[in-house]
Amino acid sequence: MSFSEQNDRPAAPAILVGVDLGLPHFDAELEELGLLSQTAGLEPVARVVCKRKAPDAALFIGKGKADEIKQLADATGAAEILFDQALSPAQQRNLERHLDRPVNDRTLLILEIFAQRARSHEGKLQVELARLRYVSTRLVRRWSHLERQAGGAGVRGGPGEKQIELDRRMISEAIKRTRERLEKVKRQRQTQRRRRERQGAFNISLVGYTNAGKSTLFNALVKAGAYAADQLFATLDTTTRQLYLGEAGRSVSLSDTVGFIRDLPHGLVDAFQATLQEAVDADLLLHVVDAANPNHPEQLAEVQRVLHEIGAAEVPQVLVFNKVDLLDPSLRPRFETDRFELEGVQVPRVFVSGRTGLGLDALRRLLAQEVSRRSGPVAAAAQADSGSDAEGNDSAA
Ligand SMILES: Nc1nc2c(ncn2[C@@H]2O[C@H](COP(=O)(O)OP(=O)(O)OP(=O)(O)O)[C@@H](O)[C@H]2O)c(=O)[nH]1
Ligand SMILES: [Mg+2]
Repeated sequence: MSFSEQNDRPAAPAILVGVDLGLPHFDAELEELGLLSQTAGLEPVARVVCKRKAPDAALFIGKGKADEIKQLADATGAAEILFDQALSPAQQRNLERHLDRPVNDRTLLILEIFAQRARSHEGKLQVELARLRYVSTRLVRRWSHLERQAGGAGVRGGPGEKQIELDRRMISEAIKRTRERLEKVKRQRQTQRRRRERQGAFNISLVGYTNAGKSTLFNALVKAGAYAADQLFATLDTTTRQLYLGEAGRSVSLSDTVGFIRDLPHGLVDAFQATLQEAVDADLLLHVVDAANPNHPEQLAEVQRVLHEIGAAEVPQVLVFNKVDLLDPSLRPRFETDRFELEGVQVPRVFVSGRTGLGLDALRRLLAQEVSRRSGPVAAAAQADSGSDAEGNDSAA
């Protein structure tokens, strides 16, 4: 799999491996890993699940299991093996030798998807920083991309371990350079935000698990053309548009942004600080939940966890249970809105379908109420003349 040319080639066959270590989040169907691998341009051809008390230090799985996977890989022509659990650098290396093909884990897969998806200058810098950090913890076997243009190539190949010291220095220099460039972008973003604040804008941010339907909802609310797709991490860059709320007699700024996922690589959370800051600084969060996904309670909890981690746990929320059109009619809610207890706080909840438009009027009414309740008359007056000035951050240079 390559970072940049994935669309030009047929999907490479891959085997998915999940190791049940008795942890609560174990996904026996490897469904999310399958979606991640498809998003990254791979085609899952087989799934292997096994149980262990603890990971094997050298191979993560037992040798017998590894032999079994090797046979399966040879039989199916799999080009790559993907683990749902995080591998240590040594385990990854040993497995690659044993299985005779690239072995990757969920973290790297997420990094690769982010690298493929990043479009804006800021997004690319953030991904590059996260990837450099990942590479710097991995004994630097794969670093040749550093010589090429930032944001371009994969982390495969490389001239060997003699160069480790040199590699280390190159990586830490590259990290430093990337961070400086990101700082500059951050300052520009702050200036934009301060301008919105001066205009008395009320800022609403869409947050939620990846694929929950944030961009679809964003488009339905503001009639914009944000990219929505049945892929994980379709959106990486923040887009902001004005949304007029008739009931409140004013407009607000609505931002669509990156989705969250279980075990989001830590380096990514760090690197995406500037993008995630949008949520921290919001006056209100629209927390979008895919109500049709059987795992939505875990996904909601994961989003809450990330919100705590980035310091956005105190921002008031409205819960939007989306995709109700997919629910069995007998399971559809009988009310448009109710209250939901979230970490001991009663928050308003609304049931919608971003696709069919069901419940969107109720959502607009609810937003108008929240905005009127949470913003003073001064802000509302200052807002009156800001009209429909649209602001996209897609091309921050
Ligand atoms: N049936 C149905 N599908 C929906 C609804 N809302 C979104 N979808 C679909 O769900 C998929 C994901 O939608 P997006 O809007 O891209 O989701 P997102 O939360 O922005 O995802 P990321 O940007 O990847 O984090 C797309 O295939 C949408 O068409 C809905 O209300 N009903
Ligand atoms: Mg999106």
